[in-house]
Amino acid sequence: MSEKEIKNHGTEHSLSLEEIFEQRIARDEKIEPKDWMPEKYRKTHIRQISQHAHSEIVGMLPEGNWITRAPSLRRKVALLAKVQDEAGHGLYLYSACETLGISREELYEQLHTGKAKYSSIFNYPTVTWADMGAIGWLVDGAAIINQVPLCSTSYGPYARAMIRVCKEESFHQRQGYEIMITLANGSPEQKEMAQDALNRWWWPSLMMFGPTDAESVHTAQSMKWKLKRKTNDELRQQFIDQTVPQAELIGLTIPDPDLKWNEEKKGYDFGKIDWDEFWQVVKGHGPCNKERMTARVNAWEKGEWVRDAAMAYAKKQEDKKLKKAI
Ligand code: FAQ
Repeated sequence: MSEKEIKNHGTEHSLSLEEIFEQRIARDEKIEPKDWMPEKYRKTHIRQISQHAHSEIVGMLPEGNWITRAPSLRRKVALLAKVQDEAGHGLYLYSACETLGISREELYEQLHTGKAKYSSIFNYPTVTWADMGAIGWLVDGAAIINQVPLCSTSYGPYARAMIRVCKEESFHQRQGYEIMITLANGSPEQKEMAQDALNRWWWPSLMMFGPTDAESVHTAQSMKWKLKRKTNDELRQQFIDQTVPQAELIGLTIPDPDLKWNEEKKGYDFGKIDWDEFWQVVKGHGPCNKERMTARVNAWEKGEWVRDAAMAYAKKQEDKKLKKAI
């Protein structure tokens, strides 16, 4: 009996690889690196997982900017741990992506040449300490809402990476919200700083979820493959409904005059998102795109000697082992 027939519970007619794959997806089975998968499934996953990895790594930059200026040792330790976690998330995600048959070098090259995208949100500047609060609260809050459904995504290595990432994001979100609580309960200047950060980060955070479902080119196929479990608009709505009461609780105002509870849909109606701004940022014309990319390319080039030294050392150790074995 062929492998195909065995997987088809021993029935006579053999299914095509594509049909077996679709059935596995329908049964909510995880697809693993060595399993057969359609080429488009593989490519779509490389696209999304690598963009996600790049976002984590580029996402270290806006906050890294504040580590030396954190207002207390406690804040510095927490921020440092958070930024280190982001490096870790990037590494799990690059590793998950490599299981699809692409090398780390190719992935970096795609980022450095602008071929691969990373999240629009990291192209905005961090101008005050309150931005550390707003990023943790809003950006990590949005990331959690986007990533919890990804814990049950169909590709095994991505799903497993997401489980750990989500646990850590939860600490990040609380870290940020706690900064906002402290500022909102502080002096009038501190409260104003918190409100100003919310004003600047609110709309870009909503854009993180991607274009509307009507404009999203990948959602329909990604939902069929169970790569995405919820659409961009569903996740955005969930984020708004969760975050508005959190702002109210600490006396901050969401900068949207059209925000209104809609009893019928049991969710908030909200104002128009500036999609022109979103696409400008995605295409590389946001306030910090150039700065972010320069920082990443410099880090890659300046780190070359470290990578070379590590490789030379590993080779030396390997040669020693071989000599001993002979
Ligand atoms: N920015 O058809 P769709 C984090 C692109 S991690 C830039 O809707 P899809 C943790 C999209 O790639 C944040 N580009 O695409 C942290 C596509 O272009 P392509 C990252 C965007 O894939 C916190 C085109 O537009 N999270 O924050 C954006 O179905 C704090 C059409 O869009 C993930 O990557 C955008 N916002 O849905 C770290 C999560 N939105 O590829 C540090 C995983 C869309 O054809 C500090 N990814 N585009 O050239 C996803 O869930 C999805 O990929 C979406 C986009 C929802 C981002």
